[in-house]
Amino acid sequence: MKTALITGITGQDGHHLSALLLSKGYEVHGLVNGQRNSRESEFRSRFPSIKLHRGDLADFASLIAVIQKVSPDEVYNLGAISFVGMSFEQPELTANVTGLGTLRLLEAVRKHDVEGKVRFYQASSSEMFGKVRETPQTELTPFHPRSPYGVAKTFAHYSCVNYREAYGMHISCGILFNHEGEFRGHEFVTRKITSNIAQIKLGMKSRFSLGDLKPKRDWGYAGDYVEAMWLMLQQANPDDYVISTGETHSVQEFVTAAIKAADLSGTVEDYVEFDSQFVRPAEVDLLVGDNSKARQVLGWKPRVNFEELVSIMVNSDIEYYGSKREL
Ligand code: F7E
Repeated sequence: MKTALITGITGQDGHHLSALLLSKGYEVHGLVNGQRNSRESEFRSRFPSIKLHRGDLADFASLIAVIQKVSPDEVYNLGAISFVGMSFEQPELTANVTGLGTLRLLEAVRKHDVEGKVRFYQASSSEMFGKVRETPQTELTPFHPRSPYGVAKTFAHYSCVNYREAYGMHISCGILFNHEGEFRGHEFVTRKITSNIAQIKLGMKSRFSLGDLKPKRDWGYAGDYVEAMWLMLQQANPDDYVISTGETHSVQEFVTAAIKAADLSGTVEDYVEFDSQFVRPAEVDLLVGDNSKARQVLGWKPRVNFEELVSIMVNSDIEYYGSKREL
């Protein structure tokens, strides 16, 4: 039986990846930063067999301790300050957790894994492309991050490449484009839209606020994307892969699709008002990924398309808010 350690296990991808690894017979362990983690009790009741360990990417001693205790075959580094908007307000914290945290974890694995057997997955991000140099973006597109989050992820990404080249470690980076679903946090635009549209459908509210509706994103389903993470660690050789759908849609198009999925009448203007507090100091205007390498080498492809993704999220939120309304 293989043993996996997941940082950021209580987040969206942690939920999907935990379910996938358990279905494959793994013993799964997770790192949680204790006191501040509001999602821990929900996670524990959903996955009672998973062992959670106290620790923090900002605390090197706790990383050494958990790696020694668990002695994992595979490490999935999903932990991060992952909300781009917040990274502008707390850039140093973001650099420490998202950037340096990855370096600490790499170093903890390197110190422990003298035989070089551990396989390491790094959650790299399409935010590293930022002000894009070419479209669509590939593994070879230069990075130009536009947020403290993007800068921190770029540092983490190159730290992984450096440890792979310098020490021959089995480290793969998934350059994941936006991926969403029923476990997505409410601070991200897709969940904000689907939860508000669900409440409008149920007559609980009539309007909500968003920032810039023009940015375009390549939105896929998180359940599909965690399969790519696992596939990367099953390859003989480590490498970097773009994981995306190859389709791009604006925030405005996402709202339109959500209105349709909820079977509401009217247009975006009928439900959405503009609020400048959600506009970022620097924006990423357009992301769309070329996933050819992942298709060819990993045999991976996305299963859920844009309309299906929006439907999954809207229906899940209608069910959630419907049951809350009945209480
Ligand atoms: O914003 C615009 C916002 O916060 C998407 C993270 O998972 O994907 C995610 O980063 C777009 C941006 O995601 C609102 O300005 C308009 O252009 O959902 P988001 P993100 O910034 O693309 C990458 C790949 C990651 O790695 C990140 O960890 O939507 N937008 N109005 C808004 N965004 C939010 N959150 N709220 C608004 O009201």
